[in-house]
Amino acid sequence: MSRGVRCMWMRGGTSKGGYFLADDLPKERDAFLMRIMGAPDLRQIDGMGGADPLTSKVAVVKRSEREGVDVDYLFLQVFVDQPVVSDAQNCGNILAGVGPFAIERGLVAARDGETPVTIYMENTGQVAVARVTTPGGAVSYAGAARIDGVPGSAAAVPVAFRDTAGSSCGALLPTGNVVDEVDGVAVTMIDNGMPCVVMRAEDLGIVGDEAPGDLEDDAALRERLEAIRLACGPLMNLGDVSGKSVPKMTLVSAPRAGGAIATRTFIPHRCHKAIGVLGAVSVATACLIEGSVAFDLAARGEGRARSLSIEHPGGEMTVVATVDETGTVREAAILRTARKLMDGEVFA
Ligand code: NQM
Repeated sequence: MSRGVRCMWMRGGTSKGGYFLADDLPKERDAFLMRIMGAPDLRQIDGMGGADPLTSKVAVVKRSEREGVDVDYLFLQVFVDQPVVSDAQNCGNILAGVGPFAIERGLVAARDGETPVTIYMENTGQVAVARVTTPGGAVSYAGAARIDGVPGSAAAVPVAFRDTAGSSCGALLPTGNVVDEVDGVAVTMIDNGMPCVVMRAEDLGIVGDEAPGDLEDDAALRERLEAIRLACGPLMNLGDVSGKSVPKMTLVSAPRAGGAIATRTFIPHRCHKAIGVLGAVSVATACLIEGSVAFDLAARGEGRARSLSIEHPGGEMTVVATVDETGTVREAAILRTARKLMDGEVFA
């Protein structure tokens, strides 16, 4: 029998995956992760993955040696249907479990009440601060916070991001333009923590409130989006993106439920049941940039702290964006929850 490797399985926001201490992972890391997830296989029947990119995710965590930082977090996407383990993107949902995990593993000392955990995100070289509920100095997952896409309630994990512009593309607007035309479609290529191609839903011949499954069933739409994505990759300084999970493809339309904007996001081949955290931050930022494809559709609010409710297929995600005097987004905060599901050993 193979030897077990210590890991914790957690829900982080609307995603789910395995959380490992860096030192616990074997040298043949990628082969090991594919094996435990049961990838590549559309059903992931021989592993822990849930046959969806959102449940085939990994966090690798270690104590940080950086000044003012508690832990370093590397996100890995284990592709469901290809033998690929990619560090080419970050994940703000899985990030929500990193603080509780770090405290549970003794990397961060818990305070009585709430413990801030400062996390260096290795994928993009940026920092986030997550606040973990720790009554009596122990992590509590129970609470009254609700996030769309997850049933029930749990302890709140507010997460704040600073200076995420150009995380993977080198600049907020990697082409230097607010709008470009790619394959005959007006697009805003933007990266405020997640590289995203934002397009008007109507320009792709959809309404923008369709169910994710219906959009995935639309082969012509998927082909069109992939052609645009492959063309945008090099323009966004991401190179050849044929084997990468970025950029994300977000179709926007006017809000339906009193929010700022309605979204449907391909990540990049499956349609998200909600929206990614940093994806939502990037789309919210696009809403605030005059001339972007989202600007005229969006309800943007006023003042320095803008609360933008990003509508998605499972409800909404509120991004609180702090803008400076020039209207540039300097900080973004979102509310997530997380839950420990299993702590033990996983076998390859
Ligand atoms: O954008 C899905 C998710 C994500 C990523 C994806 C995420 C983010 O929902 O920060 O959270 O876009 O691949 O977990």
